[in-house]
Amino acid sequence: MTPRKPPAVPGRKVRPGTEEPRPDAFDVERVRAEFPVLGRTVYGKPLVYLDSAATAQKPRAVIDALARFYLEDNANIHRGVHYLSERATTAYEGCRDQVRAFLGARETCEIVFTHGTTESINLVASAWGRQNLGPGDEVLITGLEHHSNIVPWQLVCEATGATLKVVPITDAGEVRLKDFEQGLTARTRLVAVSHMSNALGTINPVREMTALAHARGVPILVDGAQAVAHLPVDVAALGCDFYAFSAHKIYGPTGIGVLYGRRDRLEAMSPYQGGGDMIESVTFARTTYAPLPGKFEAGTPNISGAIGLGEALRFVARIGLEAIARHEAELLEYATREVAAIDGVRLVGTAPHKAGILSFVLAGVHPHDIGTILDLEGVAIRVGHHCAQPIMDRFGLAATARASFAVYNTREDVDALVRAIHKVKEVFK
Ligand code: 7TS
Repeated sequence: MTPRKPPAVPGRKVRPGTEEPRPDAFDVERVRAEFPVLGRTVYGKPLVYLDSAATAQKPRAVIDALARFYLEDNANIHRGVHYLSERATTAYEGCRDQVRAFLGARETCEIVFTHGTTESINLVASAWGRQNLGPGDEVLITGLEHHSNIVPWQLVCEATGATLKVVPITDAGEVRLKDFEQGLTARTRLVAVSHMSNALGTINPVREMTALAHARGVPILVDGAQAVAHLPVDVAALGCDFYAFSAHKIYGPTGIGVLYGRRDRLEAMSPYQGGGDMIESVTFARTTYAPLPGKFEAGTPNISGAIGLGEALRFVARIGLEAIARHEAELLEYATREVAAIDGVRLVGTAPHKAGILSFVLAGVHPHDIGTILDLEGVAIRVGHHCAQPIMDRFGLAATARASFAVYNTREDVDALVRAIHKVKEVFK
């Protein structure tokens, strides 16, 4: 593909003969032109990147923002009185407010920067869990979780004597609300659920789950690692107590993520880590902590990462999550039809409400062999258990092949995937 000249408003088509953008139009080629890596080849073949659930590619605006920070403004934040430190602090805190707006949170102090979803969940498991869990208490998760939303709860349950309970999933890979409701008992102290499954693509009814949990006075954490890049999220409308995501899955850099926490919840929690920047005053006798969100951000944070995340959110806002969701839904529908039609393919995860992810197995071929042959065709997918081994166990599989879609993918990418799967079949005939 030859990248075209960047348009005035990337992602929007202009009607022939007018300068009026059509807000409903979405031009994937113009979006692709913003992602330098998509222009490269692998093994002499054009790259077909279908692994965005692992990490999304980055638009030039994000890459440039990172470089600009280090080229022009690099300094530590919150502690210097000098020009660069003030610029870096303003930029970092500005990104926090962008995240607040992106998530629909009420207050900027409810946004805590972390290393990513994994750290966000560990923060809550550790800081909230140690304070609030004891023997006989239950933490409720679902059978659809990534290891990041399982292991931190196992650790805190082990430390406190609480029990981890799991809501089962159906053959389609869904959590039924009535099963979820049954999982809530008088002993449930916290619910932790994924908004969207990374292994199957299923979208959980988190708003209804929140209402059910809250009706029993139980707080809920939502793992939004996959969801944020694919559907509009509004934490105030969801009503959840905590929401976690990673920048790198929404076109931002690695090493930075977010924990949204309702102010009263965060205020009641003790710090997760101690160190610089999270204190108000320190003596050897006693330390008092900084107000939110500083209390949870010990040490020098990922300053450039926050700035990159801010730029990524601007990129997403420019196109609009509704338009992104529409484009990806069409693509998923096409891919589902085309891949399911291949003799020997079985789709894993067939919930009616899903996004961006197509997991499958091919009769007689190990997923790792699928991945290797696809790779030689330039098609990048993920194979394995996807850090969700209990889901694989549920379906009696060790692994699946997983194609995942993002704003820059096309029907041609799907066609390349299908051609490459046929190649696998030829090799294993
Ligand atoms: N939760 C879900 C639902 C995820 O998909 C992931 C990462 C995480 C938590 C952890 O996010 P991190 O940024 O802290 O690592 N999922 C994947 C994946 O599907 N392939 O690679 C990483």
